[in-house]
Amino acid sequence: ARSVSSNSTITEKPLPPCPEMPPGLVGRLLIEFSSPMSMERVQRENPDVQEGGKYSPPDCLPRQKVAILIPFRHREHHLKYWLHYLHPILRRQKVSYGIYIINQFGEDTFNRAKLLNVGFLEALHDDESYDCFIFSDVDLVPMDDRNLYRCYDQPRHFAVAMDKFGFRLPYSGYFGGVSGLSKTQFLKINGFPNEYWGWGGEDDDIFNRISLNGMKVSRPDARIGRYRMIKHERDRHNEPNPQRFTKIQNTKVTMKRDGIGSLQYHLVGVSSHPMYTNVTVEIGHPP
Ligand code: BGN
Repeated sequence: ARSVSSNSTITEKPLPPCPEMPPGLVGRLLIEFSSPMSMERVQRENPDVQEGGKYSPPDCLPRQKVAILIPFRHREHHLKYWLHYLHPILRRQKVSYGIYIINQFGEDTFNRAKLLNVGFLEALHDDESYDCFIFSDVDLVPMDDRNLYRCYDQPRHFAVAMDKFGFRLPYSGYFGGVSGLSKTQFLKINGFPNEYWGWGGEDDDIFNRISLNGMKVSRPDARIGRYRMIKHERDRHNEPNPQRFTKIQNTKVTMKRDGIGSLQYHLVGVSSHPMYTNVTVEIGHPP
């Protein structure tokens, strides 16, 4: 915000802090995935988003700086819808944010939680001032902009009422889909497990880490935490992990040695696109 003082010199006026509850929210949203979407349209409709998918409200100073991390492989079609819906929502929510796509290189078994650990470190490498991390699947779009994408006093679970689960929590310890931890909360649990290859269980392990470290999951009301999931075929190279049942029994032991402190990976490339930052990474394969 510029202001012209009496002697005509232009000075930067400090922005006021953003209000706790953003005034421009609209509530329930119509979300659909049938009309075709293009990245050109997303760009055209979001001219205020900066290179790399970065944005800060022009009229107030947010209390947090949020990195949004999306584990990814071969889901370009979903990404267009996600960006189309989320950029305007985050703008209305007055979030200062950057979008990071964490793209697993190669065709080895997918590892969602390890990709998210990589995203945490790479976002901080890009901008050390991030203090809040939101972990979102690429196929989940919130149906209400009152579901605020920020960090809370306790680790947050956002995707509490997904259409595919009949708009209810599938079980009380569910922590999948979209979640958020402050930098401090994330480091307290030694980040996420690196050893869950394939589908399932990694979110339950994260839930266990949170509980075992004396924290409690916070959630929005189910009337507000509603989500649409983009329908898709089961991915290749992400078969259900048969070890997941036994692994989630052992979090208390494994979380000490397996996490952000033991993460190893090879960065293939980081590139800035108009609507997001792409981080391509080699994370290895199951033992
Ligand atoms: C659970 C999965 C979660 C998944 C939810 C919802 C496991 C561990 C063994 C019980 N957990 O059953 O990872 O997010 O379903 O689909 O498979």
